[in-house]
Amino acid sequence: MDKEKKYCIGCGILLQDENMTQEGYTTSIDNDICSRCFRMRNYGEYQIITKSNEEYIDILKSVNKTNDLVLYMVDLLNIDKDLTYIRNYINNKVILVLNKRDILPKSVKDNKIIEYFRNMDLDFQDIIVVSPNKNYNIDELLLMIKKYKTSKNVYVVGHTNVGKSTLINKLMKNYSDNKCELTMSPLPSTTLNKISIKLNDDLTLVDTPGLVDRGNIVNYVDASLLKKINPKKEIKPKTYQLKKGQCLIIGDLIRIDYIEGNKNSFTVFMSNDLKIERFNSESVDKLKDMFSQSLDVLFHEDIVISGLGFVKVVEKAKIIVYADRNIDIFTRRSLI
Ligand SMILES: Nc1nc2c(ncn2[C@@H]2O[C@H](COP(=O)(O)OP(=O)(O)OP(=O)(O)O)[C@@H](O)[C@H]2O)c(=O)[nH]1
Ligand SMILES: [Mg+2]
Repeated sequence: MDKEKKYCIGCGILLQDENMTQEGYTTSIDNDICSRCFRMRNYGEYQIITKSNEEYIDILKSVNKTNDLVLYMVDLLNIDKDLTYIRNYINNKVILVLNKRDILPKSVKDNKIIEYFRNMDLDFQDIIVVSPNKNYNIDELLLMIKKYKTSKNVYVVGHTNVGKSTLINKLMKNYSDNKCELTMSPLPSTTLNKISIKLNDDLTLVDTPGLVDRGNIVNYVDASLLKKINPKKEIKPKTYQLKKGQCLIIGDLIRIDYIEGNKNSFTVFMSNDLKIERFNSESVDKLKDMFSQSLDVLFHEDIVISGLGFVKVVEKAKIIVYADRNIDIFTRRSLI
């Protein structure tokens, strides 16, 4: 007789007790979570699994077959390069949920952030700024969900690491007696499968694995550096007045050389734990052996370093950025 199928309540993977080296292994099938989740939760030991993005797209396609409401989550420090991407796959009603509000400076108003996204003319039902870690705007989000939901089911989708599982855990903690312990971690691909969580008789939240962004720096650094990169507290932006011929070196990871332009202001929005140094470009060779790319920054644009944060530049500038060649680096209209 076939064994009954049982899935990990932390990450959604099919549990098995036969092969230690395979996904979903647990010492006994009587357990509710897999060994990987157990180790992440109890020892902070992370085992990285690289998910294929085809699975993410298949999940979006399956969501599209429903008429259900979707929460599309975005990390404010790492806003997806293309927010219209999910519209290639789903026609559902979508609320844009901007997460990790707590790490952007308090002086920036929510309205200004929301305005920025409204100006993009995206096809979303509504936009909200939240922080489950700080329990910020979670009541407001639940009201919004109630307003727009079309059935009992509400899907939570978005890139890996944006905080989907954290949000569902928070909603459950605040509004339900049902137990819910989705695994959360600072590493990519924590959730491995769809997981339905019943908040009450009228609302079931569906957690999903996130899209892996190959251009994100988290894929190329070790765990100790990851701790430094991931801001835990409100970011204190650091402003540098630069003249052409000067450069900034950030966390010994990124070098930005100011090549052409007038006296200019560069404000770094990244983890407070990263060391930032300013030099005359000619006097230092540090990081110059890294992959380089030249960028034309327009008036009031950000230089985005995927996974690390961004640098707001005020005036027009020609710059060269040195970094690992896999990291996605681009410009956009200033967020702040
Ligand atoms: N600063 C801050 N960090 C948050 C917040 N919400 C989630 N995080 C952090 O973001 C990281 C990723 O959280 P998860 O909930 O595992 O993200 P996910 O979207 O479920 O990721 P996948 O399952 O890999 O797709 C964790 O380190 C969380 O602590 C928040 O409100 N503020
Ligand atoms: Mg998750």
